[in-house]
Amino acid sequence: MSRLVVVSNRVAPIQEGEATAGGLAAGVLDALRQKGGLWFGWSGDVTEASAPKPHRTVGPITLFTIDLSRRDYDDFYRGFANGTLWPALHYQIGLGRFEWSEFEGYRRVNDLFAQALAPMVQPDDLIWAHDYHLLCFADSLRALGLTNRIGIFLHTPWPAPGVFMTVPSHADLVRSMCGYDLIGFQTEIDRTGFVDYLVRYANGERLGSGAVRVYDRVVKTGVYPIGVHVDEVRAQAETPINRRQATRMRAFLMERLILSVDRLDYSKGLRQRFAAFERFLADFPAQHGLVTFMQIAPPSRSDIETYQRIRRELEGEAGRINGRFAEVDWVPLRYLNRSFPRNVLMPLYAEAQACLVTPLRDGMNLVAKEYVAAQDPEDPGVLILSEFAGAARELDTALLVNPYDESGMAKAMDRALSMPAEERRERHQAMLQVMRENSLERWRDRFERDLRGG
Ligand code: ADQ
Repeated sequence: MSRLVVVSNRVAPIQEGEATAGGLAAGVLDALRQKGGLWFGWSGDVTEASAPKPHRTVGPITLFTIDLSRRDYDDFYRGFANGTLWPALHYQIGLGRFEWSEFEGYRRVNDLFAQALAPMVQPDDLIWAHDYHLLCFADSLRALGLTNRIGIFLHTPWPAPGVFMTVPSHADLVRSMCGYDLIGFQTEIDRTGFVDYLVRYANGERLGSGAVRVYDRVVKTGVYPIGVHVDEVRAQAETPINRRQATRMRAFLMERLILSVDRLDYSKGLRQRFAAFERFLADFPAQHGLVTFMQIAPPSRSDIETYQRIRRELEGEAGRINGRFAEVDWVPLRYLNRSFPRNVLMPLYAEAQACLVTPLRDGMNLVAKEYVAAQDPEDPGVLILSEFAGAARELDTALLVNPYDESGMAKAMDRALSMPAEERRERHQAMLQVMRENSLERWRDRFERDLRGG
């Protein structure tokens, strides 16, 4: 069988025997560990010149990374990928900016990736690219003469055409994307947004089964909701040593714990969530002294201004809300601005009576799925989930909320904390069943099969 070549902006820092990480890394690592293969991407280092690093092998996996120059990093990573594309893909067009020079930098880095990888590619290799950093990458490989099967999976949402077209280089981007043979999305809504664009604005013709004839090629599109290793998450939550640690932490908290875990990103709806928790405290005084809301949110992309701003805002809000409601023996909101390892997070999920996952938009949101997987099926907690997270398409027995509706979210918190055990079990069981069907293995196998399939 042909070799798998995975390409992503970052290559996970994997070691032999290391516990599985979240999301992308967990999914592709399994495949690479089983069959061997190559994983290529940016090293994470910014150096004098964009240049390859020596290869490294971990078991059957070859890791190959390149450094980026300061100019490439600024134009590609800070600029077009995270300053323009990320906000547009998450419907946050007011937070985006656009410079043609940064778009050129994005293309330049996609070309650079292609030039570095091409000499290592064998004719029957299957090339699987990930995410919004690499929309032009297949086109760059094609320009070098590669005819391999090349696919991309988008971990982010894909917006409606009217939103995507606010990015001035939308036509160039979509034309480049059509260099891929297969484009995978998290949900049908995302796939429809992309295909609608092809049909309405690029003269695309629907051929059935997700295929579209466009720009003299046939591009296949599909829906592949990413999942989690359900049993592994539960086992991590249950390991006695992890459990003891969680119970010790729990002793410092109030009777009821509402938990949120996110990267610190404006798309995750943290500001609106803090406001909703404040509304909950104002509207449900009977809960005072009984509940702790813990928000874990380590900074990400902290050299980008919009990210610095949201961090400052949240720090201010956390202090203000506690100042307004705290008692000498009760601090309602705990805001932890750092990351925690999975052996701490998973048992903490299991301890929490409710998990608030309320992004303004999210491709999938694996925290929601991890929370469900970590629960004791006999006494599960309640997931409060934004209807704008990809996960809401599958986890429709969660308490679904609109993240822009403060009072609706406040009511959902109160309802979650007082939900009878029978109802909690029914909702949890239904979610668990869907998650077992749409497992991480299935996500990976279906994408690989469709990419091979032609
Ligand atoms: P992210 O935006 O990073 O991922 P998410 O899916 O919620 O969002 O999290 C990915 C992983 O990071 C999870 O396994 C989670 O446990 C871990 N994580 C998140 N916050 C953490 C914290 N504070 N401390 C420690 N670990 C934390 C992108 C897309 C999502 C999509 C994933 C996978 O934005 O929509 O679900 O890719 O496709």
